[in-house]
Amino acid sequence: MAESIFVQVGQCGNQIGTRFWELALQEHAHFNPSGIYDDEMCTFFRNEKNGKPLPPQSRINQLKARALLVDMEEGVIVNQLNKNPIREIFDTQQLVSDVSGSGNNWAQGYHEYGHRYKESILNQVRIQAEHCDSLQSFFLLQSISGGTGSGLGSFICQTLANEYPDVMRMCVSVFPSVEDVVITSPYNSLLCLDTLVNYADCVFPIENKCLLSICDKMNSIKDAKNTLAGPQKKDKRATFDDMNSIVANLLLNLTCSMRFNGELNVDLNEISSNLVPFPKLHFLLTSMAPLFKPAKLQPLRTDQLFNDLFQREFMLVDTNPKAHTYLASAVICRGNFTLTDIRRSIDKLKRQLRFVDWNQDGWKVGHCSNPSLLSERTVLSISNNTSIASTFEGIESRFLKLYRRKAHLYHYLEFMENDHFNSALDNIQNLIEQYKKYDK
Ligand SMILES: Nc1nc2c(ncn2[C@@H]2O[C@H](COP(=O)(O)OP(=O)(O)O)[C@@H](O)[C@H]2O)c(=O)[nH]1
Ligand SMILES: [Mg+2]
Repeated sequence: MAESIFVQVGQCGNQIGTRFWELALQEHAHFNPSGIYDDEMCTFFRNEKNGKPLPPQSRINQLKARALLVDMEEGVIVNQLNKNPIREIFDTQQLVSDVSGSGNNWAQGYHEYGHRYKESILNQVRIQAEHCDSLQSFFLLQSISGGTGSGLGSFICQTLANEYPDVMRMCVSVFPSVEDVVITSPYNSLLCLDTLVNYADCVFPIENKCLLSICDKMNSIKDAKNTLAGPQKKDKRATFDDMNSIVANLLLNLTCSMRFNGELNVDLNEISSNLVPFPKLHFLLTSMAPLFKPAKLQPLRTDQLFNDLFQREFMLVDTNPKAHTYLASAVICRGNFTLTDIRRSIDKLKRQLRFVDWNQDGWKVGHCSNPSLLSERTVLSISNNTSIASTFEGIESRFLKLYRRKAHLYHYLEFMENDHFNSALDNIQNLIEQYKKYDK
């Protein structure tokens, strides 16, 4: 079994991580009532006794997450985590923290904390990597608009690329909305994006705006029993915890083929090799269906699930892929599906979607028979679509608005050269052009 190491950075990265580990434990407990440390669990967890690793098929003694938790403030990974029972799946050495934070400044996160913590972070990654038989990927969880997840997260992504070139870097990155409360968010986002273009293998952008609207929708539906955002809460505003549950579910669905056997396994290698036709065009749109488990109704039919999956309101990034070009697409089904049903649904959908000339049949299909805990049958879509260029254009234009006035620039120039802004801007403009070139 291939293993993954999670590196969660900053407030957002760590809060998403906490939710992910809670749900991952629940999912494995559900499929493994025997209390044996099975192959499936090896992907994310190790099993140990008095600090010594126990082999697969041993009785579960103490599970530890294959993870590194990094934050430059103490709020999330020291204060909050200590109150959470999940704390026991992390050794204290797996936590790297400071006290004063990165002040929503990418440059401080990257340059000051990057260099200060490089050795301790790499040392912990090495320890985690040594516990693995066949380390396949790093999952980097971060927000790109603050200082720590964005700046230190960039530093970590680049460092992992240099130190572990053969291990994939999959980044789950929360992108800012237009009305982000962080004033310097356009600088942080553009600088982080620049690093992700150069050093990530796949990026799964997530917009909080989309998470919020899914949460609101869930709370307004009558009789939704169990939702992607957790249990339904009537008339309450969505919290980060609800929003993060959606991202945690995304991660569980994305990795189901790595963890469970299935007749049509699509693992992370295949996602990257099938969905990324050019190295830098590795930003993948995602959506999931159903969003909730109806209390009384029958589960949805396959073609209905597939149809929902490609609706704009199911997407985790607010773009309009149906009006643009698909470079490639993958669908991963969990639960009870027949291949004939899946094929038929894809054929139906195909007529509504535009694929690039040279990849008209660019569909990858995965099937894992272990369902998600949310519903007997769920589908996840992962697409490389040129509509993502509009998201980058939004970041570019908000960046230029600040940069032309040199607003807040001096905070950055304390840590970095001005030229870095120009080269990052060039890189993003180039990325936008490349995506647009295929948008025909
Ligand atoms: N989805 C989600 N977004 C978050 C969470 N915490 C912060 N954010 C968003 O992340 C951005 C700021 O990043 P944050 O993680 O606080 O900064 P950092 O600690 O310096 O990395 C803002 O746009 C917040 O709205 C979270 O738990 N979940
Ligand atoms: Mg912070």
